[in-house]
Amino acid sequence: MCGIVGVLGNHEVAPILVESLRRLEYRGYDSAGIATVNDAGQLHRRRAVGKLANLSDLLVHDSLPGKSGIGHTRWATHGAPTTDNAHPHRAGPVSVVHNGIIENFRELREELAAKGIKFVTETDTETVALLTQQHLRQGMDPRTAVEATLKRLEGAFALCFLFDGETDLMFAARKGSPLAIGHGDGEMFVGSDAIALAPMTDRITYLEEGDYAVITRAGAQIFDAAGAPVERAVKTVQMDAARIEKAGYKHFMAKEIAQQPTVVGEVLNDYVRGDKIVMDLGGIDFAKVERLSIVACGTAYYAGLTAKYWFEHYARLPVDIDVASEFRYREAPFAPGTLGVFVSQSGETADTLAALRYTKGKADKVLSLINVPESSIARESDVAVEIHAGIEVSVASTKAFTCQLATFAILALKAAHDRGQLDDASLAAHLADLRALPGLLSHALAIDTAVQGVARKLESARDVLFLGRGQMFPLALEGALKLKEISYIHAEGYASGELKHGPIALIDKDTPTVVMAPHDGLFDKTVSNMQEVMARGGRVILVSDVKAADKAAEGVWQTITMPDAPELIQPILYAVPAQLLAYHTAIAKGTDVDQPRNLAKSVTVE
Ligand code: HGA
Repeated sequence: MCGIVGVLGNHEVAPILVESLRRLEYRGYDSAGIATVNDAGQLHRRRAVGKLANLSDLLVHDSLPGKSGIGHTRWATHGAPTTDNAHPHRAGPVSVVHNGIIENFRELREELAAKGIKFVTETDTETVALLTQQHLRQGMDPRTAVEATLKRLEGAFALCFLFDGETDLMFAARKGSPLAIGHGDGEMFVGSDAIALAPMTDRITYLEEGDYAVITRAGAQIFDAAGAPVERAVKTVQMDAARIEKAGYKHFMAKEIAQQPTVVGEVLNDYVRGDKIVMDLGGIDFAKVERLSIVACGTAYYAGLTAKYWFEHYARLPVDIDVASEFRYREAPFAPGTLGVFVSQSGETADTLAALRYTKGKADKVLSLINVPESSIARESDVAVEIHAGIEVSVASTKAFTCQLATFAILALKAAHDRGQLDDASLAAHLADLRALPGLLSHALAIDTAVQGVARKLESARDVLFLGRGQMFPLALEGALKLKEISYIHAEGYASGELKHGPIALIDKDTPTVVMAPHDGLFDKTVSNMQEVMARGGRVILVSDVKAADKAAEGVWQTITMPDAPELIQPILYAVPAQLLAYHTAIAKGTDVDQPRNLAKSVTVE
């Protein structure tokens, strides 16, 4: 999603803005731009379509002096990714960058058009600049003009304003989309997240919902939605700048896949002590919970779907699961005793946050699994459980998925124990299985070379099917999602048993089928489905363990052999082949692995 930076500095700001935008590249974008106010107080901007390198090249030939500036990486929602539509937008003395959607922009456009005002972009954002310009024309000072503009805006947004003639003034506003203010020594910063500001400062104030801030080099004055001055804490964030480097890997995705044994180990370190689970659930008692309602989007949804199998199997706790974009408008009723569970890596996913807000007050309690403790979802939940994945930069989620799964597995075992479904000895046995996970993940990563060979064969496919049964079904969905996200090959995941109910019509020699099937209680059933594919000339890539691979090898096109593992942790382990298959196929196809086309990280718009 769009990235915002703002700097009131003591040095030339253009290179700092571009460098900060580079740190937000991971969010995905299609154009970029910066605006500065130079020492003579003049506002100017430069914008370019495509990668940041295009903007940097432009700045080499057409530099932009000034020590105050704002910058933006745009992920288009309203209007094509063109230079005209790129931010910062400008109307006379006002320049603005925006993340989110101004939902009433049509109404505002009509109102402005009726006054004879002309538009030069197709974006919703331009209305913000034009409205503020109107307010200035009416004689308001910049602060009053921005306040008057904010009152008119509906929707979700983070905004940062800069003004011609003002070398020491910036405004930041937040409603729906996150925004952080950074404190330096005689310098001030604004960023979509603390990562953008990491080289400049680790002292961060997160704006709260509805807040806006008047910023000068001397500091920030923050006001709440009603315009009353408020104090917001300055936090020192642990933001080791080195952690968002590739550390010798070709892509962030490769680095993040390789980090999984370590980060999953951190989940276990935090939540498991010996034979006990130590997790502060703020008074949530699973013995009294009657139903879970899990809500998430994308990969996090598949983590939730896997957890459904665990909660129902181990804890005998019924689970409803929904994608957030559907749930938020469905007006679902809640049975008494329901615990709402929300999963989001960034903790800012717009649909998940809206679903959470719908649930509050209707479900008994709201629990979230998040990777960013300061995020909106974390703050608005009764209990936020951290998944400890560390910063995830690659747009295609990998380590956050396995950490969500590991955290869910621990939660499900806790629920099972609290509900009397697992005695101490069985809990201890399952925890021992979980403790084996970091080692097994390291072992699983050794399939890398074998997967490269398979990926070279997959590269030319137009469609790929993924099949899985039971707790491996969500993994089939995740495998298909990963492949489409980064290799752009059309892929669909199905429950193996659904094959005959439709997708089998797609089977031919050009449509490979990836079967995720460890040797579990359902293995023989899956082997039958595999035979059905092969009987129709379909080519099967079997991802299975040592025990099963020999048994099912006949007629299989390619086999990826995984280490044998206890049943509970198999879905976590099988995330690795799903990820590596997508990664190496994308490499073979030469796509942009870390920033796949059209996709964004931290999906802060609906
Ligand atoms: N609506 C604006 C900003 C889009 C955005 O926030 N994307 O993440 C536009 O289309 O330019």
